[in-house]
Amino acid sequence: RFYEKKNVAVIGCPFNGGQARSGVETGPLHVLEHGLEKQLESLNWNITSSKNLIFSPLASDPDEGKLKRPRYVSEATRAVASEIATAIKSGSFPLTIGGDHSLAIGTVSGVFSQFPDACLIWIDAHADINTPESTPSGNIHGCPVSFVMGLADPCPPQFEWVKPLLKANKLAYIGLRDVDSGEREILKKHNIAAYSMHHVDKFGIGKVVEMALARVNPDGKSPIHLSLDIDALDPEHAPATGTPVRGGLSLREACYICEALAETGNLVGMDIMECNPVLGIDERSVTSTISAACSLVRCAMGETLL
Ligand code: 4U7
Ligand code: MN
Ligand code: MN
Ligand code: MN
Repeated sequence: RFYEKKNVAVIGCPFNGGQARSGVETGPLHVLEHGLEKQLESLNWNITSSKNLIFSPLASDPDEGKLKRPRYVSEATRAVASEIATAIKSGSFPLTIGGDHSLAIGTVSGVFSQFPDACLIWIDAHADINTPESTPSGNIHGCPVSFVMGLADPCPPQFEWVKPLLKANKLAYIGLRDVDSGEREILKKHNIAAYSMHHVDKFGIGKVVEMALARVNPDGKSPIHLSLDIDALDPEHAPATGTPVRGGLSLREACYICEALAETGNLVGMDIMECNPVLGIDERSVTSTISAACSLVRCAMGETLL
């Protein structure tokens, strides 16, 4: 397989610069305080490193066109990419805990630098494929996929270090239900495998995962990176997040996706993003969001295979 041992590098990323709501930077701490590392150890993973990266916003970071905080996001994601590449080189599975989803510029860059033929499974209510021109908000957490595909043309100067490592035929989405019109055009133009909640209802989650994998990994040999935005879940299960959208995945459907990916034996990295404990309306809604995030990680890391 892709790693010799069950070694995992846990990379906490308390970063919020890709969007406007504060609190998402406290996600990693909450997830770790929930006991995720002990849970992974009980699944026979060795935690080879456990880091909390430090990010500090810049004193001056003017907009680049519509993009907000471009320098801060660029620096942070560049550091994440290098952290991930290092983890993989040392033989550890990188598990990144966000923080907002702009971090995936770094996680995908890092993973694809080491596994150039990898595919990317993106579980999210949103497609996060806006370009610097199409973004309605200027928030870079809505843009990471376009950056790692090299769709930004011209590339904003701050992000020139990002290589276009992801090809359209190596990307599949599951859980979409809030896609901007510019994003729809991009998905269509590049014939990207995009399974929305409509498809989940129509075919069932088992079939959807099978179809998604058949599109991006037809021979079953490619390494797989999983980027999971907690807002893919229905807000009933994960209310404490910045951009909740009703009508999402049940906790079981999301767990099923993670289990099916674990079952392939090809997962080489995972992100769990966008938990914002500050946005929970009460203790219970925070706990349900964080415990859902931990469940999804455990499922992806083999809990239900034991
Ligand atoms: B998340 C949005 F316009 N598409 O670009 C945008 F609806 O990482 C939302 O998936 C992006 O949470 C959501 O700002 C980013 C908006
Ligand atoms: Mn989202
Ligand atoms: Mn997202
Ligand atoms: Mn969100």
